[in-house]
Amino acid sequence: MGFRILALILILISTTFLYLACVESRVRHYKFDVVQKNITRLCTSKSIITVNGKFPGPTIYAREDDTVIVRVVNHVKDNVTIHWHGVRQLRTGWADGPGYITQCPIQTGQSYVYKFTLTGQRGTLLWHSHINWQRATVHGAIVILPKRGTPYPFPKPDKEKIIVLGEWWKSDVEAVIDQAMRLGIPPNVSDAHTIMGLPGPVQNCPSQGYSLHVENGKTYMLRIINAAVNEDLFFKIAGHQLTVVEVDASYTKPFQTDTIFIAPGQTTNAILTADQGTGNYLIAISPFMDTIVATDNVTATGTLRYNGTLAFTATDVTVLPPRNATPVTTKFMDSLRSLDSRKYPADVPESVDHSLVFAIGVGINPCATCTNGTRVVADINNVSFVMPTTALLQAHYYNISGVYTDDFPPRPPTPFDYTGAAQPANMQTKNGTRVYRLGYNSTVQIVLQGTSIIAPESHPTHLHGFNFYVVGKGLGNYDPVDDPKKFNLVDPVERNTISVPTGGWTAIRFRADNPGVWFLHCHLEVHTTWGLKMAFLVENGEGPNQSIIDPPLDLPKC
Ligand SMILES: *[C@@H]1O[C@H](CO)[C@@H](O)[C@H](O)[C@H]1NC(C)=O
Ligand SMILES: *[C@@H]1O[C@H](CO)[C@@H](O)[C@H](O)[C@H]1NC(C)=O
Ligand SMILES: *[C@@H]1O[C@H](CO)[C@@H](O)[C@H](O)[C@H]1NC(C)=O
Ligand SMILES: *[C@@H]1O[C@H](CO)[C@@H](O)[C@H](O)[C@H]1NC(C)=O
Ligand SMILES: *[C@@H]1O[C@H](CO)[C@@H](O)[C@H](O)[C@H]1NC(C)=O
Ligand SMILES: *[C@@H]1O[C@H](CO)[C@@H](O)[C@H](O)[C@H]1NC(C)=O
Ligand SMILES: *[C@@H]1O[C@H](CO)[C@@H](O)[C@H](O)[C@H]1NC(C)=O
Ligand SMILES: *[C@@H]1O[C@H](CO)[C@@H](O)[C@H](O)[C@H]1NC(C)=O
Ligand SMILES: *[C@@H]1O[C@H](CO)[C@@H](O)[C@H](O)[C@H]1NC(C)=O
Ligand SMILES: *[C@@H]1O[C@H](CO)[C@@H](O)[C@H](O)[C@H]1NC(C)=O
Ligand SMILES: *[C@@H]1O[C@H](CO)[C@@H](O)[C@H](O)[C@H]1NC(C)=O
Ligand SMILES: [Cu+2]
Repeated sequence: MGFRILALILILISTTFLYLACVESRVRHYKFDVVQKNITRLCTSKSIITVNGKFPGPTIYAREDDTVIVRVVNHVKDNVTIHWHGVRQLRTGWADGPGYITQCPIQTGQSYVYKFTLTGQRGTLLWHSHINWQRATVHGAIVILPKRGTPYPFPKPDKEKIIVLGEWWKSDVEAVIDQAMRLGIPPNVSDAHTIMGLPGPVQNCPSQGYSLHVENGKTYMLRIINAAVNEDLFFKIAGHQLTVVEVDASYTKPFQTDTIFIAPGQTTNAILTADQGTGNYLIAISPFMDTIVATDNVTATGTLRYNGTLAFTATDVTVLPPRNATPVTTKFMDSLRSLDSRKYPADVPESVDHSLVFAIGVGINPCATCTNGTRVVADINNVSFVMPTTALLQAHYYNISGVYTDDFPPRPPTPFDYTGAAQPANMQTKNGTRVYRLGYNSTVQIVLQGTSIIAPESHPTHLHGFNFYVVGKGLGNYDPVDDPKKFNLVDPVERNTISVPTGGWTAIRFRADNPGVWFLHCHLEVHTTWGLKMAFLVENGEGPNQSIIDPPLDLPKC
């Protein structure tokens, strides 16, 4: 009798534990060893910085509301930081990762434990180094599954595949940007694009490309990530349609397309139905650029291979849109809408406390030691952001003065015809380490207005700490009277990185409900380096739940 009761109690306890294990959020531990690794691409061996010797790096798997703990150990000569791109980091800015914005770098031989919770987030994101150009090789996927027992808001795919896109230089990437900065000219474009780290066969180097094995009749959710350094990309699979269901870890209304347009820092989940029976089909990526700026034009290729098909490599790259296919990008961006279901509503701020206009683009400053006596720079509202030597978040938290000023201009100081054909007589910018201060829970609208200085260009703008709603966009100069009438405040797409149309503008809205210091920058690394960046300082609200947590004890020092 006693034995039976004991057994019953044991069963009860163990089922309770099982139940809790299934329902409760979990803690996921990872170890990132940052190490040099020799790898061969384009038929040449090169030593690159990697996480755990992998390129692309390891995938972080978790579920919505899980806590992720990543211990990063720096075994290389360079300074390291890791950014969890698109993770909200509610009150945990110390774990966001941009060097000298939220933390000092992890120096050689040091380690730092990133700890954050994936509150209310599910989908595909990416992690990447956030110092210098290190993210060229230090990046990987973050897969956040829905809470256990919560289905996707679309038919469950049979399988899921991660597809990380990147760029490869034969030279050391830091040497590429250092040379450009020394000479004041644009950096060399990359030598190849990569799909899961592989360029596929290119001229004079018949190397193997990425292979996606499928079975006829099955469905696959592709978690596509653009981890490239400087290039917007087209992604295409010959002979197949894709159904987009999510971008930047936010569900969208599903739509079909034969081409994905994806900017650096963006992610897209798309369903592929393997409905062609048999054969090999080309998977290809190529750059988008609808202005005079140089790009790496080498198409990376892989193969979609139905099982039971003899292996051969598909090579017909004619299926890709041309480099300047603006209409393809416009159609893709116009098709994106928030799912806006009862479970996943679009919570668009209806009123705006801070109405900001950010003119974003490049400029030219004098530079006696540069090739041309000038240096190409980039700016927001005429401020080229200069990196501090103390992290902004530390300066804010510890009240250290002299690191930044909080007078970032809310609109261009001198309005001009931003997208006009005529170049302004004075293309110079000023230096500054300025932040824009926001009260806790205030609402913000930013009109990102591209400029045509030197050449108009599409800037994929990324905001840390928040998702935003893309309420409007247009070509030419933003009209503050007429354009807001056309805003979509019902089901605009929600994301963390948005491509501003070349020679146009995009309006975004968000609620500043996350205290801390949050970076906003162009995700073309060349433009970030040149100064197209700034930060928001969001004040604490009332009480501990609306305040930034205390810094972890192992926070790196400068
Ligand atoms: C990489 O290769 C170089 C020479 O090509 C060699 O000196 C070095 O030890 C290798 N490094 C690693 C980490 O294998
Ligand atoms: C950049 O390209 C130029 C011209 O091809 C070449 O001379 C130079 O060495 C390259 N720079 C780097 C850092 O690879
Ligand atoms: C890439 O293609 C564009 C347009 O076709 C061309 O202007 C540019 O020179 C090419 N870039 C390189 C590096 O070949
Ligand atoms: C395709 O894959 C399935 C599952 O792995 C296997 O059962 C089947 O035999 C394969 N078909 C061919 C033709 O290889
Ligand atoms: C040199 O500067 C002039 C004037 O600013 C500009 O027109 C030209 O394109 C520059 N050349 C290079 C190679 O940057
Ligand atoms: C602006 O800052 C850069 C460093 O980011 C520096 O090289 C340059 O000399 C500064 N220019 C002025 C005018 O202070
Ligand atoms: C910074 O200043 C604020 C307001 O003056 C104060 O509440 C806070 O305690 C100070 N923080 C530190 C770490 O000194
Ligand atoms: C930007 O700042 C520079 C340096 O102060 C100034 O010469 C220039 O007129 C400003 N341009 C604009 C558009 O505000
Ligand atoms: C933020 O403001 C909104 C709208 O006024 C309100 O509904 C919400 O409760 C506020 N959130 C916090 C945490 O204060
Ligand atoms: C703060 O948040 C925690 C967890 O969500 C909650 O249990 C607690 O009641 C909140 N405290 C206050 C003062 O709102
Ligand atoms: C690494 O970071 C520290 C702290 O900011 C800095 O003093 C040092 O110069 C950096 N090292 C390199 C190689 O950039
Ligand atoms: Cu840019």
